[in-house]
Amino acid sequence: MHRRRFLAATIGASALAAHRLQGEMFTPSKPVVISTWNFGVRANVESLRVLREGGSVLDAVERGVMVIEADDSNGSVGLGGLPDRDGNVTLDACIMHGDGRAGSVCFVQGIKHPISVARMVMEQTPHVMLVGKGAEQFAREQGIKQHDNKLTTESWRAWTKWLAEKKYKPVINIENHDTIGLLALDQNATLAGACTTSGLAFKMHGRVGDSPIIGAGLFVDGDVGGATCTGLGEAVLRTLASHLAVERMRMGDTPQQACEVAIKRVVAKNPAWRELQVGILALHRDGSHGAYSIQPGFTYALNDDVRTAASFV
Ligand code: SD4
Repeated sequence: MHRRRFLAATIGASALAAHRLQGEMFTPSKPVVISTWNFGVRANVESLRVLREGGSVLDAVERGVMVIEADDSNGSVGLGGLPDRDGNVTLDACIMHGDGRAGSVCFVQGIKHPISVARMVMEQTPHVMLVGKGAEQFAREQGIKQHDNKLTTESWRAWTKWLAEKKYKPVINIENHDTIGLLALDQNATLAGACTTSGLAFKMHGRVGDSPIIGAGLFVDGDVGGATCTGLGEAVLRTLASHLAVERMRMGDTPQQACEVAIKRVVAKNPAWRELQVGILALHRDGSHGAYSIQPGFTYALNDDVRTAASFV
């Protein structure tokens, strides 16, 4: 028994040593920030600025996605997002550090920066997720202003048009994805990620997608890397695609291979895959990245550069 325990400890120690060695070899000299869609460039530039000025990797991911949350013209992130069927904008967000800490809020209304509340959940409560009224109460207790949940003119127009037709299609138009998922790696190879969205337009009241779910919309493990998804949340929830991609990297896949495995799993588990879009990004702790989607047209921002991901179709 003792001998077995001794052997296990020895194997564990040498695996750890090898891992550390690998980590040291891979320490990137420059920060890397990657995020979903073209507008990710604006978020990345802010994240890089925060890192350059000595901010933490958590500050970097939070401040980066806040740029997009604050943009009222964005129809799928922040208070400018399109509402649910009943005309309410409901927001989901999560944040995760490579050391395993995570925070999330779901189904919150009237909060300009749900990502900041998610971070407060992570740092100031014993919990990982707060939902709805409880999350809003917590935010107010932290001094966050809760706004009236009023629609922007654009969102109101889109909602009234939708009401006239009342066609509920739980399928996201592949040209119209806006959730921001962002992964950052700092100079010391410390990783973090953030993801924030108003979710699927004209969803049922109370619906929560993948974006605030740790392992679905976002997963980060500092020993390996991080991944984040955008697209139809239901398809991602069925496969926990971000967690899958990180675990594949742990097994030795490159980030690109990991993204392809994750998207192929989404395709395999969602018979209607031809009608929906899911895109995924992965960032390895060595600074390399991968990107893949079901349908063509998924763009992402790598630092200040816009790229188009390879796709399954
Ligand atoms: C959701 N995944 O709520 C989000 C929506 C999205 O690009 O990513 N849109 O299902």
